[in-house]
Amino acid sequence: MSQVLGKLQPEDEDDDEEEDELVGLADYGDGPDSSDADPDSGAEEGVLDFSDPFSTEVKPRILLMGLRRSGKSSIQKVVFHKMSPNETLFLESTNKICREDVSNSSFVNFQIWDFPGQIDFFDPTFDYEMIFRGTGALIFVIDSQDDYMEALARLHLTVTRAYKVNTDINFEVFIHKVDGLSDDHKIETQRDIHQRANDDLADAGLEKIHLSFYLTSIYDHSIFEAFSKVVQKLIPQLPTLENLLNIFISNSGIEKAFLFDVVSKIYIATDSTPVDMQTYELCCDMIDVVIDISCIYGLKEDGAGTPYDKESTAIIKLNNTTVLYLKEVTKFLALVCFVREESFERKGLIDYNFHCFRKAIHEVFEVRMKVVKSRKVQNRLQKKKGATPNGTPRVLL
Ligand SMILES: Nc1nc2c(ncn2[C@@H]2O[C@H](COP(=O)(O)OP(=O)(O)OP(=O)(O)O)[C@@H](O)[C@H]2O)c(=O)[nH]1
Ligand SMILES: [Mg+2]
Repeated sequence: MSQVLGKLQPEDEDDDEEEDELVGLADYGDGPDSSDADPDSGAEEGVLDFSDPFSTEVKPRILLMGLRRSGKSSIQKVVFHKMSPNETLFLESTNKICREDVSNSSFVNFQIWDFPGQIDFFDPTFDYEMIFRGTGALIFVIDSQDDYMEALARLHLTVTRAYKVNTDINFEVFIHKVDGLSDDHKIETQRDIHQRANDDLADAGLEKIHLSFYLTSIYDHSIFEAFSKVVQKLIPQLPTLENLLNIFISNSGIEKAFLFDVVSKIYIATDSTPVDMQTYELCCDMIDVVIDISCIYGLKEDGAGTPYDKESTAIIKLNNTTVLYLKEVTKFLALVCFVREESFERKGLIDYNFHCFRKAIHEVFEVRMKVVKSRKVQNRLQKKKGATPNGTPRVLL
């Protein structure tokens, strides 16, 4: 199945080391982004590049940090490489920073940096200032099945260092491997870690640093859900997307709608009704079914064609009077809706509203592309004049 899915993301399919750029400890002082500067990133249709247009060469980074064996590489492999959770048992310990671009093959466009467990902030070759400066989110992974006192001390050190360099970083704490804990134990562990981490910050006079906590495991969908939330925070268009989804569902009698990045199964937006895990899991399963069937039976003999295109759509009727409805929105995005059977009788209305919704989403991107392009021109002009842009304002559409 992963082989089949791999066709959707040729870059990632073999997990080969050529794709994951290894950055040696001594290497990353000289600006790793310069090597893969992509001045046109974000210009591709349907690809939302949520980097700051004043520094277009830098894709926003999501850092994966935490103690050894906490599960960082497993998370990256499961979410972005379709590795099955059991296979992560054979992953070797990471000994260099592994940098990977999540773009082209996917709607979301950023870099993930997987760190080795033991990073020494006092090592002069570790240019943490440069690393944290371009970081959008720092995910700190804590193994909940282990004694987490050392991890908490490391979390505190990491967060305070990073905050000094860049106050805009989102700090995300994954309380990981919760598959081994009972429900009560999960809640107790989360409460304890939350309390201790915030107390440490308060003691250091840094109450203003906000940490978000998630209970995660690679053995269920919690890791995808947590990653979705991390990525959503980096998408400046999120309120617009949410608004559009709200309007769409309320006018179509739909219970719940998700906008999915098809490749990673990260949902980049949903309407404002609460998300429940089962609903999310069903949507993920539906995407798998559609893509797998399409890969197996939809491609030409020589493998030509794409498993996901403008025509992609699917309807699955569940035995609890609910209908799952999937439709293509952009090259990388799918809308997955939960509709009651009686509401689905007005499919014509839903389809008409969907048509308007799709158009609106495309307009959001067009505006974004225009802004990015004009800023790039502006940026180039500024560079020519020898001036450098000051500040790093976020673009809100
Ligand atoms: N039970 C359980 N085990 C997990 C989970 N995630 C990862 N693991 C296991 O944890 C072990 C370590 O995983 P890695 O991903 O190599 O950990 P790492 O943080 O990258 O480790 P370093 O590269 O040494 O820093 C592996 O045996 C994984 O199978 C999880 O959600 N639940
Ligand atoms: Mg690792």
